[in-house]
Amino acid sequence: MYVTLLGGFLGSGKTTILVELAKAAADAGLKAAIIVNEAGDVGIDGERISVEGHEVVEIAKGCICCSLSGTLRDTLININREFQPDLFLLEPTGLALPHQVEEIIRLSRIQPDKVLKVGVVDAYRFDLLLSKKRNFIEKQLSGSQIILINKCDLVDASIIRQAQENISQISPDSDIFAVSALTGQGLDEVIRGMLP
Ligand SMILES: Nc1nc2c(ncn2[C@@H]2O[C@H](COP(=O)(O)OP(=O)(O)OP(=O)(O)O)[C@@H](O)[C@H]2O)c(=O)[nH]1
Ligand SMILES: [Mg+2]
Repeated sequence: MYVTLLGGFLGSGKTTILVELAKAAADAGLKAAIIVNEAGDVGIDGERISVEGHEVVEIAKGCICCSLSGTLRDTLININREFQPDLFLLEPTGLALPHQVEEIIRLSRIQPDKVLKVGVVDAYRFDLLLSKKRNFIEKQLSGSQIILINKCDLVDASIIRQAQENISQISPDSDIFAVSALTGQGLDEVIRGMLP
């Protein structure tokens, strides 16, 4: 079983990407369990994804890494026992730090074969965000195996190149891809590589 952890700042497109991942998992005949926190303007269409054979759990308000960490741990344990998914798709709040969530996964002892940390960046806002919150963004992105520069439909190529340069400085070992979750540009190939 894999755990895919979608990290990234508020509004960067995590839920939109997660929904695409869930669809691809269903197409590949995989059982995915989706755990999101409820904040955010794109909701998870729980009905539809459950119909496709997935389990959707929304954790009510708050950061799953701090006040609700017990809940996340229990959720992981319970879903794993009752549902035995091939894949957990996890979206903590945009203010979460991936290593905190990883610690909760470790404490749950669900023992995944792989924890894939995916950082999501909003191409349109990245420069500004980096100038204002560099420390936080560095902590949030560094250590991600994959970083997606999302919303590439909104910016021109020079902005994307600049973001790529900045990100490879912040997290030199990450694979960086420019995508648009809205148009699907660049996303299919990346998603295929993320599934177990
Ligand atoms: N133009 C454009 N808009 C996008 C893209 N991906 C997501 N969005 C929009 O960006 C907004 C935020 O997307 P979400 O998927 O909710 O982002 P999130 O990271 O889950 O947000 P939070 O959960 O609030 O942190 C929504 O209005 C999406 O429709 C993209 O590739 N291009
Ligand atoms: Mg979201």
